[in-house]
Amino acid sequence: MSLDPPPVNVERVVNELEQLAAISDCPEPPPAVTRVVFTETDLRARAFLRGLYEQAGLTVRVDPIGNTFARWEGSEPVLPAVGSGSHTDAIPHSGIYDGTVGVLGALEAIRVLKQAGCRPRRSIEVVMFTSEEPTRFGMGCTGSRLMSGAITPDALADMRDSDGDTYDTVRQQAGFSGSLADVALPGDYYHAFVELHIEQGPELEAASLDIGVVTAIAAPAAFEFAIIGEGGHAGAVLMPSRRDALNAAAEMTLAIERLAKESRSPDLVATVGRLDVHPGAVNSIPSRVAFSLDIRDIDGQNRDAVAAEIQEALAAIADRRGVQLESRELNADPPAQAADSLIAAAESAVAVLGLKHQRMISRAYHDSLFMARIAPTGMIFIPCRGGVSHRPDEFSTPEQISAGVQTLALTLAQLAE
Ligand code: HGY
Ligand code: MN
Ligand code: MN
Ligand code: MN
Repeated sequence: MSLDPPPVNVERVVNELEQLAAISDCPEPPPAVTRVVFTETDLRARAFLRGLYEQAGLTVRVDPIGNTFARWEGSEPVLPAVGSGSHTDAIPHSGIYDGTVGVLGALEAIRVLKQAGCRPRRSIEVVMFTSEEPTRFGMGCTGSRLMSGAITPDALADMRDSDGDTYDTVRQQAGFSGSLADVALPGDYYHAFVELHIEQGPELEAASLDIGVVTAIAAPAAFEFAIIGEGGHAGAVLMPSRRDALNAAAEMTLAIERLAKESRSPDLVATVGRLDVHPGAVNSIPSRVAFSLDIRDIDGQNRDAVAAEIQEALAAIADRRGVQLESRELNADPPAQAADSLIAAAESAVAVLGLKHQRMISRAYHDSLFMARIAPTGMIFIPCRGGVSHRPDEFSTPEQISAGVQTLALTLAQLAE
């Protein structure tokens, strides 16, 4: 398929990214964004996107958990389709590019292919995954996990949001009904899947490269810990008899940091991102503390080995301090490898466009981590300023976005021809 570099209307893409960014619950104005799954804001964002899909002449399907598929029918619609997309939910106080570049970039790729007169045999679908971020229920990628069969619906049964509402209650209140068993896609639904995303790391910018072609996606695991100590009056309880849950937690988070730093693998990362103190009163000794652990490595075995060391270290700290420790694994996923065919398609697109690229791993996880279980999958990265992400100052230039969309468009054209 010889296709000249398609003329991306990057002003249109940037304008749509900015309109989407304005649909936010963040107390700060854009570029700070908060958009949590199944909130009113999430639903407004979905309606905005649906309008864009329909303007582009795509047919839209929404599954029982809210995964959305906007389809450009190919000349042979019975063939397995090519999918491309990402997520539009945004963690609190984050930026405007994480995930959204992959959804709006896929839409723009289809628009430019249409404009260029491309007529793919295979249908191409823009996919917007529900709940890529773990914000509301603690587990990320629930939409793509269910779609790929990585989890079955019962895995959602004991998930609660901060109000104590179940996943099912919240999704139905948001207007998504039907059986969650119908979310799983058959193995031959997609011929290939490719996701455009900001790198969320510093490598491409530091090397002055335009594109990253992802070869593997790191393996994420998430745990919840609860420490039960003994509360009491901040003035009346003397130090030797205290069983202070917060001080135990403080020692534990430092042990986690130490064990991650001591790991044999430089790719091992561990983060305690959320910590809740009860009762949280100035003059009351913390009786209960809950905290999260996000731990990842490209090497799944090393991740699990360090996670086991952490569990042992925390148990020893709990014993010595006379507090109780409860630990719950939320998920521990294997890494994913990109398909050679996707790497080849993206690299040939880069060559046609005369762009500079490198092969690289993704340290962030993505819905592609799960799509790789049901289709040959790949990812295309664009640089982001300073490698910053999950912060309001996350930024990619229009030129970088345009190069990413052009690369995606040519990759899709090859996969769908
Ligand atoms: O945490 C991640 O890697 C993704 O941004 N949700
Ligand atoms: Mn993210
Ligand atoms: Mn993302
Ligand atoms: Mn709720």
